[in-house]
Amino acid sequence: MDKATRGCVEKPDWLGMDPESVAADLKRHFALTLGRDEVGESHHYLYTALALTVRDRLVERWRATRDRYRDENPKRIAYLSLEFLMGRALSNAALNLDMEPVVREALQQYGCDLEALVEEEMDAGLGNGGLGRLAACFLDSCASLDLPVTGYGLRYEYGMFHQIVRNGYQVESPDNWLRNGNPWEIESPENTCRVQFFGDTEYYQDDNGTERARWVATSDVLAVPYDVPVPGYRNGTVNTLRLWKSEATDEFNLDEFNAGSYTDAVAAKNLAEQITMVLYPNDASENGKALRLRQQYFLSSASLQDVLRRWVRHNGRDFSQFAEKNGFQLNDTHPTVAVPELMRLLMDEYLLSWGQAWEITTQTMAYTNHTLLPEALECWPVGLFRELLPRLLDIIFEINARFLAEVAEHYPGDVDRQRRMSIIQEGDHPQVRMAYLAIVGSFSVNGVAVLHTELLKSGLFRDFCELWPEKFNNKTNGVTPRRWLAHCNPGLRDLLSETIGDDWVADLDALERLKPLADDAAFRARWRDVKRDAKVRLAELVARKCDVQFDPDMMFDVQVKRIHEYKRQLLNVLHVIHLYDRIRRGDTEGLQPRCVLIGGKAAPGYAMAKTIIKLIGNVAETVNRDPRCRPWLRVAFLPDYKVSFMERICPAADLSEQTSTAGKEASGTGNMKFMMNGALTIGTLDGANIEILEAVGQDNFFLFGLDASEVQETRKHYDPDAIISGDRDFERVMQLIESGHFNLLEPGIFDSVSASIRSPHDAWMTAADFRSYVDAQRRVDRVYRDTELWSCKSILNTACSGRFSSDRTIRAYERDIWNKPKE
Ligand code: 26W
Repeated sequence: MDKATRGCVEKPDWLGMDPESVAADLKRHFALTLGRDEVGESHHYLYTALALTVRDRLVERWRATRDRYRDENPKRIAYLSLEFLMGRALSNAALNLDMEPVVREALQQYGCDLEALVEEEMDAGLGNGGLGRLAACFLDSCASLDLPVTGYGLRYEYGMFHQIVRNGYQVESPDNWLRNGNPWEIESPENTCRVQFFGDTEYYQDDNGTERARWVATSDVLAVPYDVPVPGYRNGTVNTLRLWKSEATDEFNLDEFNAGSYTDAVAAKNLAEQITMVLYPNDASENGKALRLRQQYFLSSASLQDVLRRWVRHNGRDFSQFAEKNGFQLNDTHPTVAVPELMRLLMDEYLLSWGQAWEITTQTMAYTNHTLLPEALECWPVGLFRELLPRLLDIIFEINARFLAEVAEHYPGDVDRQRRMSIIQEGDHPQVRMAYLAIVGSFSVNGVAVLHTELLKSGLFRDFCELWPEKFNNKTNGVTPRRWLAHCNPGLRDLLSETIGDDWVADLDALERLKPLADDAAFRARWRDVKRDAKVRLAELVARKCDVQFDPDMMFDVQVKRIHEYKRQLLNVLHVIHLYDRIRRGDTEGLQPRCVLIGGKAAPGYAMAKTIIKLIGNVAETVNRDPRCRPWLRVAFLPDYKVSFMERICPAADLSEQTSTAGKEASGTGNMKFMMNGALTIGTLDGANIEILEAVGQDNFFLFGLDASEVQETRKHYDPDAIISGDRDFERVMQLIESGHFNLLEPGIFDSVSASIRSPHDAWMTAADFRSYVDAQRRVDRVYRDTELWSCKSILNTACSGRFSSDRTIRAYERDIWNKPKE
């Protein structure tokens, strides 16, 4: 059966997709599965009943997909990631199964609309930001393209913390997302694995007299899988996201118990269950905690065991075809311990030789890098490895010894190169460089945007690229058009489908057909109506969460992402202060009324990022209570930014802020979501911004700032004080900050901010781009003034966004990495 028909044909004995069948199942789940009589004030039970009704239909297709993959026996890919930022599942499943109209009809008798029920669902926030959300978009694309890709991750009891803003300061509160149950997971205890920790390596001779190693006297933890269905878009495919939960083994307590030490026994149980308790909320700096390494190994080992177990079930201990039928994609270095773990399993458990195991490992592992920031590069102390994973350290040392011999052979006598490239960084505190381990153990290494990959090749991984140029490749990120257009922007979805047909949902390049419509005045008017409706909906959210009134007739200028100095939310704040200063001086010539929205979480230990949040809040407060500003400028900081908020935000944005210091943002993916939904970008030549600019053209993008090489060059003679004193506008802005104008009775709170802007060592070079940014914002105002011109550019942004579909990205992974032709 071909792909197009499979999605439409229902098996005769499958659950009905008609309103009556759905309504009957909804009623049954409500009354019998959940035991409820009436719909109370809370919609929780009705939501759960609906989720179960939809899930039943997913499960049928899930089993059929499993059977089909078993029969077709294709090459399978395991996507290993410490993060999957899935967001909500119900609305996505309803869209992908084409159940939305039917569900609406079935709900009528309950006097409750689908939108209200959807809001009952907690976001699955098992990720920090870009990297985790990318993994979620990739799973959607893999299922939609019918590719046998399984996501492997951790079932954190607590996901990304909730951000509460108290007196302008971020306060973290735990995300107990499983509190009310999770209808989207199915526990699979029969697939439990055992993961070893601590202990020692023991060497022995097997029956054939071969030297072998085994890992003994370990403390073991159980890995119990919970499976989450991942539906493809209307193709009948349902893939799997398998999340591991850590549990104590049962025998742990026997010794201690008999020794009468009940409490020690229970403490051991706690230690095991800690592993998947909480997601680490750092998105760019490594914190070196032992528990984090335990999480990484726990995920890697359980997932590899799972894949190997299935292999052995079907093929016995013959691994000759294993590499042709399996691949592992490492989402950054976080699961890189999978490299030595696969070696260990193949050698110690399945008795392969080093050579056979290494061949398999290096033909199956592929590594994606997501950041150039040096503080984010993972290094684990050798001592920690030795204690926690002694057998793995042996293997890492052996990999390194053989690798360095190869380097020595290529570059005889170049000892400095050997030192530079060593997986083990020598010194007083020797460390394992995880990125180098990932490169050596993989056949493919990719960056996530063209510039990022070029910078990897010429900078961070230069020596490796020189040795193995063929390993390196680029895969520019993308986002799924299902969630980020069809689902989140129903107004635009309907307008698009009515005018260019609906095949764009599975083939985003079809948006090109919009181009001629940019010149159609009637279409532009409809385009504006759609945008305005979305702005009204966002204004409601902002009013509710921030108590700030956004006027949908003003420009919506939006920056939502993690708060980090390199992303330069500060530049945005400086511009807001500059506008405030102009308004107070009566200099409103050419100014366009704006609502500025900023949102994002700071890592709990990142003091400067937290101060920036406070500054945004205080500037917002000062601006919003000044009556002179009201017609021109309103500012809000949106607390607890998350996936479901972005679904409300990106359809409503007029202007997308992408202000990172050139060379620092690997790709960015929010930039793509905004573009798809018709926002214009004001951005630097960084990450995927460069490709967005190229796709949409200079006239439809507000470019500013130094490029990556100018940033490097300027560093040598960077003098922010001189820049500030040479720019009247900048001077006035700094004067307002430094005079305490925004302190609101807390003296000195922003001293660190002004000091960092003024520092010649400011790594992010905020001052260097101030003038260029403010000028670009003036160009924004000039274009926005011309409503028709703006609409035209907005339409062209959507029309040119086709290449930022994650379907395009996944096709490229499939072609160049997972199905890489053998030379
Ligand atoms: C070890 C702590 C840690 C945790 C997360 C270090 C680094 C990370 C990630 C690399 C942070 C991240 O999310 N990176 C983002 O990945 C996106 C998807 O490729 C890119 O679009 C963003 O530019 C990049 O910052």
